[in-house]
Amino acid sequence: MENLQNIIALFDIEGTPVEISPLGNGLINDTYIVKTAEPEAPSYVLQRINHNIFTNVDGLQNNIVAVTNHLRKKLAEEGADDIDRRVLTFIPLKDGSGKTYTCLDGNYWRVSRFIPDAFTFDTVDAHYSRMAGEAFGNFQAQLVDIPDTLVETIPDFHNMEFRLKQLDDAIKANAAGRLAEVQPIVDDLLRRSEYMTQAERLFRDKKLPKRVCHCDTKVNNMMFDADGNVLCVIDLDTVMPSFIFSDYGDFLRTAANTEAEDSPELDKVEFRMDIFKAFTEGYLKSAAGFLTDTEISLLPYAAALFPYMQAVRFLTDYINGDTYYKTTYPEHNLVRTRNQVRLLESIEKNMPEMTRFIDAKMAEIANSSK
Ligand code: GN1
Ligand code: MG
Repeated sequence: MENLQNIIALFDIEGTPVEISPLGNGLINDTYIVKTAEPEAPSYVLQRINHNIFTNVDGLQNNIVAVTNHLRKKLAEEGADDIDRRVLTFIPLKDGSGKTYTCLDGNYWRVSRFIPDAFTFDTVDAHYSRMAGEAFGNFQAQLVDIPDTLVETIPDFHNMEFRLKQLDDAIKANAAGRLAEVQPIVDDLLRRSEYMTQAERLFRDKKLPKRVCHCDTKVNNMMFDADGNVLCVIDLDTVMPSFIFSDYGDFLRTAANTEAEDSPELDKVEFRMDIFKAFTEGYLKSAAGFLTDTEISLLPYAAALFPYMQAVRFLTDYINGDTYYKTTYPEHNLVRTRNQVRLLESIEKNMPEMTRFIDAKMAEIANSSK
């Protein structure tokens, strides 16, 4: 194990590091909290970046610095207080290079300020969903005019055409001999492919923009203060240009499912319209001002797209013999696939009601600004 004290010593932090211990339970990066001796000096978060998944660490860290600098500028312009708790701060190296990461023995490390008195949650009620919606909408709104060009830290991450191509490749190879067993699910998914790839076609026709999105909008990627107010959005590794559907759809995929994504109890899987309504209301409050009519009219599509994309990704991995997602038993990816298909079916039933709800909210917003 690397000497963490030697690594933190390379960064331009305030105070003397005295204690370094593991923090949180992230699945991708390794995270530590660094406490300092002086009471007035902040604590820090030291992270090893998983460069097997994020192969372009330089591009990734440039994205994050551009985004956090822009958010800090916006907060300062608004006259916000407590800015250090409302946006992450990455610490440069002492070597004067200006870089915010270092590579030692093939491992990449970075340091940010620890945000004190802040909390995250794994499940949400309608109230937190509304706040999460507003916070993610706000995050996108503040980044609309970012001058930097960001890289895709995982190329084609949420590109549905690409995910279907991967499924097609898996079907052709049938590497694990599992195709016959899942053929009915393959057919069921493929009959929706035209509808589900519409975002890519609209993008090529210049009718749909890409914007800077978070692309991992699980609720536990948001920090709240002790009073339940949103402080900031964290886990910025996947921040990249994408359709706004990524943030809107992936939150609902995780938060509005009555069951966990790998629950085998398919009869209990349902899409929670109370979470949908609360999240959408919060999101439109902060995002309606910059969204185009096309983006707004496709929000129900976004809600369907993400369980669909996830079903395609899980099924692809099952057919390939479980090479991407961690599994704990042989049918795990198949169970996940069935769960996401069931969620998709529940969403499809609710789409007319979603459209009505969004139309009504937009009418309210238009009236209130008259
Ligand atoms: C992966 O490991 P986690 O939960 O952060 C995946 C997401 C999927 C999710 C499904 C880099 O995210 O895209 O939605 O699993 N992340 C990557 O649970 O592939
Ligand atoms: Mg993550």
